[in-house]
Amino acid sequence: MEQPTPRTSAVVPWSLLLLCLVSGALQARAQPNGFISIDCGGPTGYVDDTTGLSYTTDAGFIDADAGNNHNISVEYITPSTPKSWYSVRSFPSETRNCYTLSSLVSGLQYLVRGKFLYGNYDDPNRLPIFDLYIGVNFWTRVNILEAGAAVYTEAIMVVPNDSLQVCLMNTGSGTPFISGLDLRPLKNKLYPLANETQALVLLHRFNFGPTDSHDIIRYPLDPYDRIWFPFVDATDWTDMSTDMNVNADVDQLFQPPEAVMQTAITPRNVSNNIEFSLDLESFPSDLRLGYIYTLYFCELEDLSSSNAVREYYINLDDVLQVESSEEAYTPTYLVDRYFYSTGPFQADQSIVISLNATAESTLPPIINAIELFAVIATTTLGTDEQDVSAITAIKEMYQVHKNWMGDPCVPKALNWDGLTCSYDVSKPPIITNVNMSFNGLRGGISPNFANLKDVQYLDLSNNNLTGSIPDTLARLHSLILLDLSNNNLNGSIPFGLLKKIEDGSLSLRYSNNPDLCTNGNSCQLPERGSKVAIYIAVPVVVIVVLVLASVLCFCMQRKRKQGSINYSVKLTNEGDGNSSLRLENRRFTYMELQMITNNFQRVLGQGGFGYVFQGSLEDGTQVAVKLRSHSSNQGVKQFLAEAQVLTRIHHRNLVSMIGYCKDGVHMALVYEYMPQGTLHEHISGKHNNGLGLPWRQRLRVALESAQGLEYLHKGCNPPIIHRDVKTTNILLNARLEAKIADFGMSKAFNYEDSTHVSTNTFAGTHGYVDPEYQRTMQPSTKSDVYSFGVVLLQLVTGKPAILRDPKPITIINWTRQVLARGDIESMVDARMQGDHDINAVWKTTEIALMCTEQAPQQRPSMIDVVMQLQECLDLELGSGNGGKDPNMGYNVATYMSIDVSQNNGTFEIDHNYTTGPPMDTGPAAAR
Ligand SMILES: *[C@@H]1O[C@H](CO)[C@@H](O)[C@H](O)[C@H]1NC(C)=O
Ligand SMILES: *[C@@H]1O[C@H](CO)[C@@H](O)[C@H](O)[C@H]1NC(C)=O
Ligand SMILES: *[C@@H]1O[C@H](CO)[C@@H](O)[C@H](O)[C@H]1NC(C)=O
Ligand SMILES: *[C@@H]1O[C@H](CO)[C@@H](O)[C@H](O)[C@H]1NC(C)=O
Ligand SMILES: *[C@@H]1O[C@H](CO)[C@@H](O)[C@H](O)[C@H]1NC(C)=O
Ligand SMILES: CC(=O)N[C@H]1CO[C@H](CO)[C@@H](O)[C@@H]1O
Repeated sequence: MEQPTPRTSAVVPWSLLLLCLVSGALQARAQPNGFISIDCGGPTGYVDDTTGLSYTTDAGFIDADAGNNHNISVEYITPSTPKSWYSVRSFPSETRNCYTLSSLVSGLQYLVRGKFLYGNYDDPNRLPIFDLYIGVNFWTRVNILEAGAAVYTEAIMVVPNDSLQVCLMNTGSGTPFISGLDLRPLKNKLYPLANETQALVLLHRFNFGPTDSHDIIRYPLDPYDRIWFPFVDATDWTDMSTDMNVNADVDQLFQPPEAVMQTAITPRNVSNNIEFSLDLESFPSDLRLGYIYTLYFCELEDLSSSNAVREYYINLDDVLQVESSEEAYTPTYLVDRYFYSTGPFQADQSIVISLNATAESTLPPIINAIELFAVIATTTLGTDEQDVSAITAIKEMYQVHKNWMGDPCVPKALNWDGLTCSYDVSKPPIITNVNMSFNGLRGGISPNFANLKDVQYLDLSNNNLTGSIPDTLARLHSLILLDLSNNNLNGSIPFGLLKKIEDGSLSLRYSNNPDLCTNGNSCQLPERGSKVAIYIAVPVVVIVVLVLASVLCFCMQRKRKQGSINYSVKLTNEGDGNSSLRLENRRFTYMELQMITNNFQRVLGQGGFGYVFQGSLEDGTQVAVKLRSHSSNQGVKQFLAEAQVLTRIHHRNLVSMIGYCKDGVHMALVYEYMPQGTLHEHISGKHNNGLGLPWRQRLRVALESAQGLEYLHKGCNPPIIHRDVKTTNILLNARLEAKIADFGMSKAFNYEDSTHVSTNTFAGTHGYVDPEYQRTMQPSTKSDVYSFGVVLLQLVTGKPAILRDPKPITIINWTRQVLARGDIESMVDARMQGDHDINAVWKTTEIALMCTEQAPQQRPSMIDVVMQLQECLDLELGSGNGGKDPNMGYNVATYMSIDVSQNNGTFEIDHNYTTGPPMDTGPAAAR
């Protein structure tokens, strides 16, 4: 093998700015599928003479009030300047301004092209530098070096979603502007290195060999409308061309247009090689993953009948690229071939590509075209997609005029005004706070707020919102604060939200909504006299009493006498037939119950009324079905009483009712299922390997059940007396939270009204009954306090209400005897294994003994009991190392006192919310 003779190379200078002046005409033709061609800042759409492509204005792609439209200065317009360069949209305000291209095919490769011709549109002739982003990922920096330069930027990427945003970012170096924006779908995998995690940013794309420097090749010669800029330099290069067809494989990568492959260059001096020095400056290199190239070759001379050989090495920065068996490369006659980097390579300021003829080669190298790309990462995650579509719909509905453009949460520094997001490295950011107060919002509350699934604080106060509050807002599981104050909302507060307020998870502010039905502002129904009024009035009542016939008749009679109904939040809601009620208090048929319970297969418990069965609703919700046995005559009254109570009261420490059944003779109540069973089972050691509950858990159960009772006594007006407080009526859910159950014996404590619940029925369970009540037959809230004292003693001692020691003795007397011996520890349930703070145990016992005082007036109220139990729990938690348990929300008091009296047929609900910390600590609330 001979040594290659030294040869000088022709060096091609590359300019980063790609100047283009287009001439020539093409006929208008049908718009290819999926092309979007936007003329930014222009007044009307039109068909472009050169390409035949239809250009549209940018109106539908960007907020109408984003930026200003300008025409470039006339001195930059020549007869051959395409119309799409005449105008720009500039963005003097807001750091980020974005175009949204929608209706894309997710997962497909696209070419996105931005066009920029400054043309001194704003007169001071100050050339700006700004950044472009694709969605939340950096695309490139636009550096305008000449007022008359037409700058193209282009990226090839796989679009992850059905829409794509292109954002202009002000970097403090002049006002961003844009002349045009093109989007072209590519055949999938046309560029194998553009995928979901990386995109290709075009640095150079040249077609070698055309003789005319205006001879740009693009659509329709290139069906993908890539722009192949002509490289023309007759001093050093010989242009080669052919009219023959160049064969291309339709399934191949890149698919260069035939017209590009029909021309090539070769050094004018046949002993020279080809060398390109590709400049990489003026691009923030730290953002690149590297570079890739594609070289296109096709032999245009028929060498088959001669001895001529064209054979060359392909070098990248002096590193041989062809690693095949032959190392050297010979282009194929009239067949297009390409050569590309299969992975990104690194480079600093320039890339040198050289094509060196081998020693055997009798002809110099040729090249037909080249593309050079920088590879960028597209791995920055945008905001959660569902949140984006919800907040975007909200933005559109209210025509928000803020910086609401681009991604709502990313980058952090540019998140939308009024939004707060939560960021997690591995997951898309989510929107947690929305503050749209004082935004002049008009119209209804957008249903899309209910799709902001992770929102915790939603502040819509001080706007001009009208209409009713959507009950779908109750879907928002994380919602802590909803501020709707100072609007013009009407209707009532949806049931679902009321429930959240009652269970303490939500603070609602709604003051200064003159037409909203609340307690301070009851809504008057139309005056009586018209039948309509009655029709409206009746359902209100009907549902309240659960369509249980006997009560219904009673109410309807009263109702007709009443001219107007003074009703409020809860009643309105239950009566207006809205769907939340149907869900909350559903009416079941007997057949449905059979299905739900799998034909009453699993018995959970039994009472005087009949059995309780386990069931499962269609959506999988577990329920307990309390079916009244036909034989039990007594049961009807209890059923009615319980149903009535349960429809009126809601508290997180009271078992809630999901629905009921009144189907012929069948009556049933359907409750939430409490998988951990009764407190009795836990105390008697049926769970947890016979160990029962640990002390802390017992204290929590005590506090929670006390809160349930407190609510019955103080939250309801008149107070409701449970009359059968005992460990089997305290149920535990999966999180071991306690809820009071079984309101069959309970009674609204109202001396005047004795029409439908007899005061003369004695109720209660041996061992728990207040001796005073037993004597007078007159129950009071203090009777419940007494029974609760017994429960407390059971929690401490783990003993039944009546012990055999060996003679029967009440737990109260037994405790007093043990304490008289001064032996507290021997009284404590041994199954707690000493894991308790003795002070907390002692204090709890003290409370229990006060509760079980003989004289009712010496017993504390449930309010006192709750307060003192809270102190016990603090003591206990304080004795450990943790201080306050963050999971405990007991200092958040939420009351809703409801007037359930039916005097004069007037339903009055008298509620006042007293809410604790969430109200005041919410960040959105702080202004
Ligand atoms: C061609 O290149 C060779 C080597 O660089 C040089 O010696 C020769 O003079 C060149 N020929 C012409 C005609 O320029
Ligand atoms: C730009 O020029 C066109 C036509 O000459 C005109 O219709 C349009 O209003 C101008 N736009 C601006 C922003 O001045
Ligand atoms: C994209 O290509 C790069 C290699 O260039 C690879 O590392 C990456 O995993 C690819 N991403 C996907 C989503 O295939
Ligand atoms: C290719 O040519 C250049 C200069 O023309 C030279 O520096 C380089 O070493 C050559 N490479 C090979 C592999 O011959
Ligand atoms: C709300 O709208 C009404 C009627 O359009 C208007 O009179 C009132 O000033 C508006 N209030 C606010 C706070 O914008
Ligand atoms: C840029 C963008 O919005 N990307 C989103 C596309 O959709 C996926 C989920 O399908 C999101 O995780 C991305 O953030």
